[in-house]
Amino acid sequence: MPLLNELSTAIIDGKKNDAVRITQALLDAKTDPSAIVEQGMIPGMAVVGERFKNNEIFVPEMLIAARAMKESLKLVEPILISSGIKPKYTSIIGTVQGDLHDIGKNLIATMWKGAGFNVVDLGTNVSPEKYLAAAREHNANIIGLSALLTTTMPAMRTTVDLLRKSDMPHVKILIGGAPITQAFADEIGADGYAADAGTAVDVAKRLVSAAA
Ligand code: B1M
Repeated sequence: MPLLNELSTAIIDGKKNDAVRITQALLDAKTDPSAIVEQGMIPGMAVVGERFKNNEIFVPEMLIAARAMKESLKLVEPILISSGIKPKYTSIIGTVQGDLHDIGKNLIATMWKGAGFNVVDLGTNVSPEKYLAAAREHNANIIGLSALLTTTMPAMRTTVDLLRKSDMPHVKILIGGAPITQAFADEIGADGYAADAGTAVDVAKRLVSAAA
């Protein structure tokens, strides 16, 4: 669909106003909001990542692209969430200690809300102790850890270790993020791994309903 390609291009170029305008046009044309995210926004950010890796662009350009995506996402979020289901399960989500990337994490939070979860979002750079305190405070069913940097993957292990040794060893833990794999999830003892936001909904539902 040409408009989805135009949305990718606007995000790649960091043209926030264009990205927001095109997103609105797609919504007005009744495009499936998940397709807007998965076929318009995410491919754009993938190109941005490739260009950064190849030293074709630098952090400021990456930030400008991220802002274009975030502002566009704000238009789609209410529609993704509007399921009207009363939350049955409580989830905690955050990006692990040392990591400031939050676009993917925000997307999972939105999708979880859309799937009827109560979502407590701890933000970025979340210490293991903060996850545990939130899990206790909200009596969480599931905790989601996001990491985008290989250097912050060890913080996932530390968080899983702390939770398992705590008074909440049975809380379900789902991990994800660009460098994360199923093998890493198995290695650190997480209950689940998801490669993308859609899968994160399916896996979270499976984990909490199996524990109920
Ligand atoms: Co940074 N960055 N960044 N960055 N950045 C990456 C991750 C990188 C891969 C770019 C590259 O080199 N190609 C690279 C990491 C390399 C590595 O570790 N191997 C990198 C780097 C190096 C850095 C800095 C160190 C750069 C520097 O300062 N020299 C720095 C680190 C800062 C820090 O965190 N301490 C940095 C900074 C930034 C910005 C601030 C400029 C900005 C972030 C803005 C923000 O988030 N508010 C930024 C961005 C935008 C990116 C890229 C380009 C895009 C990330 C993104 O938002 N993608 C990224 C390259 C890339 O990934 N292609 C890159 C879109 C988002 C929807 O996808 O987050 O992958 P993603 O989420 C997906 C899945 O991963 C999954 O589902 C989501 C939806 O499908 N998922 C989960 C994510 N979390 C999940 C949790 C789950 C389940 C699934 O369960 C709970």
